[in-house]
Amino acid sequence: MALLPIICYPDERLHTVAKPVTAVDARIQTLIADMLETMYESNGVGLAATQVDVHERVVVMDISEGRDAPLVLINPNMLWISPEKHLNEEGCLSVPGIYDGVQRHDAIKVEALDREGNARFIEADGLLSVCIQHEMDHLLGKVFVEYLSPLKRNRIKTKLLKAQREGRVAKLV
Ligand code: K1U
Ligand code: ZN
Repeated sequence: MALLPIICYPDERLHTVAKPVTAVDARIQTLIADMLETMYESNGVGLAATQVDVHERVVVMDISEGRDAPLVLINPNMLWISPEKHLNEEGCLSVPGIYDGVQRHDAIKVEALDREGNARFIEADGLLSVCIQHEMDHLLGKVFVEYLSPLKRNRIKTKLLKAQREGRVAKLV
């Protein structure tokens, strides 16, 4: 397994739209293992392939207390969203040190393939629902700061660019 470098906002590559996975083969299995290792090492609860500069529809998550219940979604497809929405505090491994409120649907239903390529149906609420919506946004090239006001977003951009210049946040080339 390997740790993968995570792209930091405002890198343009975070706005790439991911393509569907065409085969759940050894290359995808290795990508999943590496993404899980990277997510656990970074203390995240989720990671989308977009964030490690792979533009295919793969997401890994683990919202368990014990960090021992990995969930893998390949080619996730949203089937249902609840009409009710709530403001949730979000963070992002690609936007280090920034947390802010985003309105998300309370509950969702999603279909996807698991890491073995088997079809799965997931009903989610709470943190899992928020996390799946956040990660599926990544696959569409959308970062959570795009839900914030232009003023806040510009402040975040300036702060992270300064942190990258000063070497406090990794800058990938
Ligand atoms: O996509 C990512 O960068 C991972 C992100 C997932 C996420 C967490 C919380 C709300 C929405 C999306 C993170 O893991 S952020 C860091 C984190 O561990 C965390 C933050 C807030 C609540 C719980 C965990
Ligand atoms: Zn994120």
